[in-house]
Amino acid sequence: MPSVGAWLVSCLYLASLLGNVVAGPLPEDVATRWGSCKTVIKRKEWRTLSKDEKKDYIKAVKCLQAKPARGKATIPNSVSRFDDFQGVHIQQTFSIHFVGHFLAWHRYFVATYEKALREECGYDGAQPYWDWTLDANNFLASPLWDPVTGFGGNGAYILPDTSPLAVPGATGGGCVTNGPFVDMRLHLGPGASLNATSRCLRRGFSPLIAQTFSNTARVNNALAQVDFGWFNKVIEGETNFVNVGIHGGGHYSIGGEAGDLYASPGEPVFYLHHANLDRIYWQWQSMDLPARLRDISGPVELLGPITGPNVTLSFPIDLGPLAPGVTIRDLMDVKGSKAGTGVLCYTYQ
Ligand SMILES: *[C@@H]1O[C@H](CO)[C@@H](O)[C@H](O)[C@H]1NC(C)=O
Ligand SMILES: *[C@@H]1O[C@H](CO)[C@@H](O)[C@H](O)[C@H]1NC(C)=O
Ligand SMILES: [Cu+2]
Repeated sequence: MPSVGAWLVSCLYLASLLGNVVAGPLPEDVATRWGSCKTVIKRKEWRTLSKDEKKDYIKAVKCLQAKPARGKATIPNSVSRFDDFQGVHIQQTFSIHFVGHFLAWHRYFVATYEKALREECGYDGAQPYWDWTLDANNFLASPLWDPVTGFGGNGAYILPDTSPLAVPGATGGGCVTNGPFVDMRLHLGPGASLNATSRCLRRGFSPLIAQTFSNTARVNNALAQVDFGWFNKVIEGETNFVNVGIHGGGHYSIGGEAGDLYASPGEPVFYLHHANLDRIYWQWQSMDLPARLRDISGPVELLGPITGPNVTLSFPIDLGPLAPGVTIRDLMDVKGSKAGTGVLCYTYQ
C-alpha cells in the first residue's frame, strides 16, 4: 500500500467516524456516495431481465469499451474505461486473491464497474448476476451464450491444450465466433503483462468444470460454513483443479480470458460471475447479519499463514485510479449507509 493511499484511507475513515460533525473536504466521488444510499438498486439474475434490459446492459458494456481510458497514468496501455478495470485487476492480482479481503475487494470492484456503467454510459439498471447453478448440468445451453440476447458463445476450436495447466474438459479455446463481443479487442494481458497488445476475446467452455464446481451442493456447502475464514476458503478453493471452489468454477467453466487469473476482467461475464459470488457472500452474511457485518479474517498476503497477520475491518481496499480508497468496514454492508456506514447501495433479488 503506497503511503499516499494509506493516508487517504485513514482520512476517509476518520471522516466516516466524525460523520456530519466535521464537514471535511471529502473527495467529491466519495462525498456523493457516502451517506447517500437513498435508492437501493436491485441486482437480478441475467435470465430474469427482459429482452430490452439485456440489450441495455450489453450496450452499456460496449459503451465502456469505447470510452477513453482514465487510468493511463498508472496503466499506460489502457485504451478504454473497460481496460482500466482489467488493468487494475492485473496489477493487483497477487494482493487480492487467496487473502482475507478477496471478497471485499471484488465486491468494491464490481460495484465500481456498475457505477461506471450507470454514470458514464447511461445504464439505468443494476449489475446483473449469473447464477451458474442453473446451468451446471447443461452448460452449453445457457441463455448467457445466446448470440442475440446474451454474450455470445464458445471460442473457436483450437488444438487441444496438452499442457499440465490445461483446464479439464475444455473445448474451444480460440476467439469467440458470434455475439456482441465478436469484434472486441483486448489491449492488456494476457497474464501479468501490461504491454500494449490487441487480442480477441477467447473462451474455452468446460461443461465438466461447471458440472463439478458450479452446482447447488457446492453453494450450500459454502453457505454452511460457520465463520468467515472458512466461508472464504471454501469459495476460493485451492490452486489446483481438484478443488477450484465455486470462484474457480465460474472462471474455468468459461475458460480463455476468464480462466486467466490476472486478465479475467477482460471477459464481460466476469462481472456477472463475481456479482453472483457477492450475492452468495451477502446471503451468507444475511443468515446472521449483526455478527457477520463484522466477521472478517484471513491472510493479508496471498496464501499467508494461519498465524496471521490477518486483515481486519480497517484494512485498506485500493482500486487505484478506479475509485477512492476505502476500508473493508465500508464494504461489509451492500446497503451501505442505510445501515450506518459504507459506500455501497444495492441488494439482490
Ligand atoms: C513486455 O515488455 C517488456 C519490456 O519491453 C518485455 O521485457 C516483456 O517480455 C513484455 N512482456 C510480454 C508478455 O510481451
Ligand atoms: C487468521 O484467519 C484465519 C482464517 O479465518 C483463522 O483461522 C486464524 O485463526 C486467524 N489467525 C489469527 C492470528 O487471527
Ligand atoms: Cu479477481
